[in-house]
Amino acid sequence: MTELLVQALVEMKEAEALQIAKELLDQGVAPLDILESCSKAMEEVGRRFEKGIYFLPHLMMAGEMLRQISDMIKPLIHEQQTINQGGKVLIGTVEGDIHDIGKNIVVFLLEANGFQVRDIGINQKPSKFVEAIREFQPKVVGMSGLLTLAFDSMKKTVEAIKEAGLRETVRIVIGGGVVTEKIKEYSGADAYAPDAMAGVRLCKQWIRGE
Ligand code: B12
Repeated sequence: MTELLVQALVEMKEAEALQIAKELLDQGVAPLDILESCSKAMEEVGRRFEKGIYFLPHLMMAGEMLRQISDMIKPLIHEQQTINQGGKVLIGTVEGDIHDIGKNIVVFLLEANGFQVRDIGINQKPSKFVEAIREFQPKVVGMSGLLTLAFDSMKKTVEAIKEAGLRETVRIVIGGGVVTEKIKEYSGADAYAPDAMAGVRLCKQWIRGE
């Protein structure tokens, strides 16, 4: 059944994809497993885009389907919420990049795990991250980026945080599509998280002081 979801998403069958996602949830399939299928489908959509089989409207449609499935799943994750004080996490998509579906998943998983999250949104300049750190005083800063050009934006943001004298006050985690361990080294961040749950686990460790 999750295979059918991947297929419907890849083939841009919006109504069918939403229906299957709903049925899977009704059957008790874990929300995170559904998200994993969505990520798998997005990889194929991305591949078709690269090959010139799909175009921008397809990416937009894929984004829209994903947003609707995320909205469907969100309340279910909140239902499992544990009331504990996780700590403060600031998050945003770096300059030049407007992808935010993955970031939004990270936000709601963090909130579901009791973290106080400030989401500064998409296409955020390094100075905006610095400003928000001063104001919100988070323990963790998360940066999201799906474009190759986001690597430089991440690096510039880490540098700006350093120049502002705030680097020692925060731990920095990066994530999103093509980000890897190598980009962590390149950008000067403290960690890279391959998926949202890995990000949540890291935040928990850091806030516990590990
Ligand atoms: C949907 C989509 C769009 C939508 C985005 C809608 C939205 N609101 O986000 C729209 C149509 C707007 C779009 C636009 C573009 N896109 Co686009 N897009 C995609 C697509 C198909 C899916 C992205 C997605 O949502 N994936 C699903 C989510 C759940 O995955 P995720 O973001 O990786 O997040 C997970 C983890 O990485 C992690 N995570 C993410 N962020 C963070 C942050 C932290 C702190 C942590 C801990 C974890 C974490 O948690 C999530 C859940 O586990 C990808 C293909 C792909 N393979 O990803 C292309 C893709 C990212 N896009 C691409 C391109 C080229 C573009 C455009 C430049 C196209 C154009 N010609 O205009 C523009 C860019 C505009 C800009 N300036 O940003 C390329 C990027 C290539 C590159 N290497 O640079 C891709 C890879 C497609 C491809 N294969 O060519 N796109």
